[in-house]
Amino acid sequence: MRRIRANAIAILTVAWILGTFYYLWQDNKPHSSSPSTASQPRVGGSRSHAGRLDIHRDDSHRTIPLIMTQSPWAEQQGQLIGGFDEKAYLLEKQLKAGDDPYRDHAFNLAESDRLGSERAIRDTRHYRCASVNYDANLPPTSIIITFHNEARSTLLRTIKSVLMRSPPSLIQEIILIDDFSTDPEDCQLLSQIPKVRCLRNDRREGLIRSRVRGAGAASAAILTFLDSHCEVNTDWLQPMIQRVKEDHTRVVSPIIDVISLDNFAYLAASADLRGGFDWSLHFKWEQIPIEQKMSRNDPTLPIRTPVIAGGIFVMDKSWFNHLGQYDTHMDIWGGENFELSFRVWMCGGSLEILPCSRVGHVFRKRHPYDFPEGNALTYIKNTRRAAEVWMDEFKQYYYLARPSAQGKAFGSIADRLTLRRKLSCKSFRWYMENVYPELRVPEQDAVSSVLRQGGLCLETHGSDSLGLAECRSSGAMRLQSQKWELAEPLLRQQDLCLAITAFTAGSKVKMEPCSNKEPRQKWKPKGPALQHMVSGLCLDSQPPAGPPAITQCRPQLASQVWEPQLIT
Ligand code: LR7
Ligand code: MN
Repeated sequence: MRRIRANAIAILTVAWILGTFYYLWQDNKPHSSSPSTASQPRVGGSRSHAGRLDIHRDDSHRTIPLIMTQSPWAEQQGQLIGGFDEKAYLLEKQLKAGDDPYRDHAFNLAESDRLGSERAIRDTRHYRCASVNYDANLPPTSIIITFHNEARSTLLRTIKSVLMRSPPSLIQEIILIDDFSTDPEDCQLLSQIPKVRCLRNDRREGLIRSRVRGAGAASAAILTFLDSHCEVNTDWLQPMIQRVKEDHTRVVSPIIDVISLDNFAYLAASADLRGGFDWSLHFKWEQIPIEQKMSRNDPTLPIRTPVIAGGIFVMDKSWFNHLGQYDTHMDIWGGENFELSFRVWMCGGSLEILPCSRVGHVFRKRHPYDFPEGNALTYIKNTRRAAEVWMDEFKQYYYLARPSAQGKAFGSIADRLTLRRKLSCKSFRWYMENVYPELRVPEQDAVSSVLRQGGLCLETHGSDSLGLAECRSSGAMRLQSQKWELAEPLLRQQDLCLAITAFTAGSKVKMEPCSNKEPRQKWKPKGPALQHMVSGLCLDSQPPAGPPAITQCRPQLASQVWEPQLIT
């Protein structure tokens, strides 16, 4: 009996050892050729315009333990950097004793410097990714990295990780765009590394125009964008190029792992997340919808995503150009990821996250650089442009969620609207219904709001007369007669709705029982004004004393400005 047990233990032990060897061998073996993609746990962060970030991490998934990434190309390292004197490059910018290591970059520079330019990181993919095959003849890509005053050690590690962990034949070039950093040598010296090119802006442009410049200089047919503080992981590139090669309208991104801003530990992100946002156009990682999750029996398959985080993605160059690159009137940082995401979906493409591709990124809690126009104003300008061009009538929810955006300058959007027309893009309603039905529309539970004009609010007197009166501010004190439900196209108070009395300019407005089909009750926002949809006329308070009426739309008139202010 005891013998049998001892034998069983011995057999199990041998099987376990063999299994482990097989597992490790699987991971180390170079892969070549064929298709789809992968899924795997992933990291996420969401940030506000101030750059705050909440990170969701998931280490519980099955990944390959112990093994650190060593690619088959890593041995050629010497050749990879050519005559570039790495030591001298890094030494020249050493942190001085007593300096705050977080000051210049909002991450621990001492720790980044200490790590050196090549380090092994854990292969964080799902173990099944290691056996996915990709085409042997994938096309090469131009890597585009824009930066403004990036730390030398993080920038160099980004570049070297690309050279070490990508099949050399897939890297056509690495284009650095130095967005007017203080020291031009940060970039210039790096161009001694084979394949690395350096373009310097002669003034600060921001990441959006810088990327457009990089894309313009790229010689490969596929573009790969990276932030300047990344580390790419094992076989990160093949899954993305494969998907884009199969269908050039796909825009794909990896799972973005977290590199700790304190100790630079490389942490696996959850593989069950996709990009989402709220109505203030605040990016967030969110769980993929439960039905999709249940039907995912292959963790290596792509995840459809309503938006991408923005910094790390692969896109066909002619598709990038065809779709209008980026909105180059956006400044410095922020909002371009929404604009690109809406545009890609609405104009015939798709966005996906490929779980078998993993790239680490140093997520920060603040911006380490200045915004010439201020952080908040820049974010508002950029997101306003995205909302005004792409969100149709749904932009009202953006303004509701971000009332401070009203009236802020955002420049002309004429050429972006022309682009949208020229490309015959679908409506934002289509996007909501087909791409992001999980984004709840406030009108479904009717947003309660006051309609403010200066210090006055639109209110009802009895059932059929309306006027302006001083706004009642606090919740309990709020007059029911000033509380409107914005349930587009209706403007309701309980069962009554705002209606015009006739379709001609100068006609008064009144309250009457609501009916979705009644054309006299249909309104929509027109900038800060409220437009009656059928007559095309706008609600006007007609100062000084006249009762509200509809007049020719002139949203610049103070008497036509109705600022919604959410009541919670
Ligand atoms: O004026 C500037 N010029 C630049 O060249 C400002 C920034 N930059 C560079 C900068 O050096 C960096 O390489 O642009 C890149 C992005 O700037 P970050 O790292 O400060 O941005 P982020 O990582 O905080 O922000 C995310 O959202 C941005 C919105 O505009 C961009 O799309 C970033 O690329 C994007 N980063 C990612 O998606 C990585 C994953 C993070 C998340 C979520
Ligand atoms: Mn970044």
